[in-house]
Amino acid sequence: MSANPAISPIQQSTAIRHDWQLDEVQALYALPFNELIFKAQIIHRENFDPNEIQVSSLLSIKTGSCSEDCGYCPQSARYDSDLTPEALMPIDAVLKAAQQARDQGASRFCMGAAWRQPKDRDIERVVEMVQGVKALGMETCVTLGMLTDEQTARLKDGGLDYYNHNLDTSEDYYSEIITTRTYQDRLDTLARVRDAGINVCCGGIVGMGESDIDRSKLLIELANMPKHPESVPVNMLVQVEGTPLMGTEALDPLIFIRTIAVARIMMPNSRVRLSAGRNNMSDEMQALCFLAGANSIFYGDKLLTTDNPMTNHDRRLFERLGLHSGGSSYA
Ligand code: SAM
Ligand code: DTB
Ligand code: SF4
Repeated sequence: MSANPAISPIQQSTAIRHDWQLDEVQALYALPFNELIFKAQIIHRENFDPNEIQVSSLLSIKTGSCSEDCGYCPQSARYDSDLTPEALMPIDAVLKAAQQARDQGASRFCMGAAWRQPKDRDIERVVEMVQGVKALGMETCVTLGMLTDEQTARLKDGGLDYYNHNLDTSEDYYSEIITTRTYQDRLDTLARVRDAGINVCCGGIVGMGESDIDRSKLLIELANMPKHPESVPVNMLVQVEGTPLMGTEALDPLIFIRTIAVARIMMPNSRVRLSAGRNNMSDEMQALCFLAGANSIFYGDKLLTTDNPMTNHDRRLFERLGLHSGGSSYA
């Protein structure tokens, strides 16, 4: 069984790599489940406390009426998703939500805006929010769409810790999901964020009808970046009524868990976040995701616009699994 070099324990203590090839990643996915999880768990333990989970809370600071056509997203103005649009929130309401998230145990506060790209005046208001949240003792993350060099520099100067911008899927499958901006646009924004010295939060969504190869290629895009993203959110599609992806055939949960394990192996030092979709996962499935190397979650009753498990339920789950919160992705 261990004759296959892809599963040799000796190869498990590998250095950080940026040259992953499709056949190797496909070989990881194809391993017997127990072998894959074992390999991921060894790498996880070499790099992290296996019982520690980083906890982030999300807030939608500007909701809906988005010009983009992302096929999964209830916030696009093009789809009838029964969402009430809301303008950019006032700073005091944002800080109140952040304080509540902190008091419930979140260490990072992620603010999301339904924009294709922010205007310069929006950036000034977001910087105020970032500074207010930092003053509460939390790490900050924002996701605002595409950025210019100047906007990126302003966010860095303003003290932002992380910028979230997802690749979502493989370059090949991307045009099936989004037509209003290109994969290269996303890579350009990510390069700006990296070059400005802001930590990168970048991952994708699975369960959108993509192929095995698309999932492998997404992970290759992430792992072959010049530096691995510090946070890698792996989202399971949340199917929302009115969006084009509503009704997509559900992904086999074991393939989702394998995706977490392969991400852990390819990006040993990154926080792999078990992200959207937890509300439709059993506690046992989430436990397997943590065993496969996920060590971050979104915590709080809401993601951006859809439901997340209740905080009491998550607290109980942590207790049952002996998990504790803590840690930063750039320790
Ligand atoms: N508008 C900005 C943008 O798209 O870059 C920032 C906010 S956008 C909602 C942030 C990310 O949320 C998307 O890139 C996507 O990966 C994720 N997302 C949105 N809707 C989702 C859904 N229904 N299921 C899973 N993930 C979703
Ligand atoms: C990420 O990868 N997932 C989060 C966060 N980054 C911004 C967003 C999930 C959104 C799920 C659908 C919603 O609640 O609107
Ligand atoms: Fe707009 Fe972002 Fe939703 Fe796409 S994912 S429709 S850019 S809010």
